[in-house]
Amino acid sequence: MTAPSWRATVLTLFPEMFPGPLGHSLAGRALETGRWALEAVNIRDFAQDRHRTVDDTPFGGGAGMVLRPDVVDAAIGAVADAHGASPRPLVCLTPRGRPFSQADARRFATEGSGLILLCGRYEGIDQRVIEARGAEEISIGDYVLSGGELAAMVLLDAVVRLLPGVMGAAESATEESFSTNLLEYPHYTRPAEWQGRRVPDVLLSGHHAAIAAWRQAEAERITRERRPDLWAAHRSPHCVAQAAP
Ligand code: 6GU
Repeated sequence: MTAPSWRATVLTLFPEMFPGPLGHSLAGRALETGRWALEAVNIRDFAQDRHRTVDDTPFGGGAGMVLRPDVVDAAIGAVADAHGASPRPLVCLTPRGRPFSQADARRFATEGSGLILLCGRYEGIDQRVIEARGAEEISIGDYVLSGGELAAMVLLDAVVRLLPGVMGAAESATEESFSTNLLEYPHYTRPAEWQGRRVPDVLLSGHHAAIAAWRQAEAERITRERRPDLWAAHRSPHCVAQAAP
């Protein structure tokens, strides 16, 4: 087996959290079959003193601790690819970042040879090292996690399933959903009646055009009700992919 062509390196104070959920299911199977590689590196290994200090109090005062730029820079330097290799983008997971999207997932899956992910803890990371290393700051949503590790796992799951050979045909269909800015229509399987609830008749009709039209209408209704923001994007001229799922 050849070396994986897509590699993720996670810089974290909690390397034992990895692979965690990424060792299971689709991403875990892809790890085992060498479609990608994952390495977790302990930022503390790059502390410069005998107490292995990684953080300090914020200039200007305030609560919490901030990761030191020299320690974080040394960790990044140690994992950055050798000169000549195609450099991997550096992503810093932080609630202050730009919101992560399916378009980002597709870009990370197709454009580079992997990612270096920097997980913040405490109140944050000294801004100078983020600037100096040109890190892209990304958030996974409008809520606060206690660290970037779970966010890194979420991001990696979304990217890895898009790598060549990872998804089967069954999973591929669902990706359309966020590319067309429509939520998925509802799904049903046997039994046709369960606890007095019947599956919509059209799905039992065998009439493929009617089924496609019903699914499209349901996708639109659910998107309008739950996500007016996505609905607006779907209807805007920028949304080119409006074909039925
Ligand atoms: Cl990337 N990190 C943390 N700590 N909290 C978050 C987040 C990231 N995205 C949303 N909340």
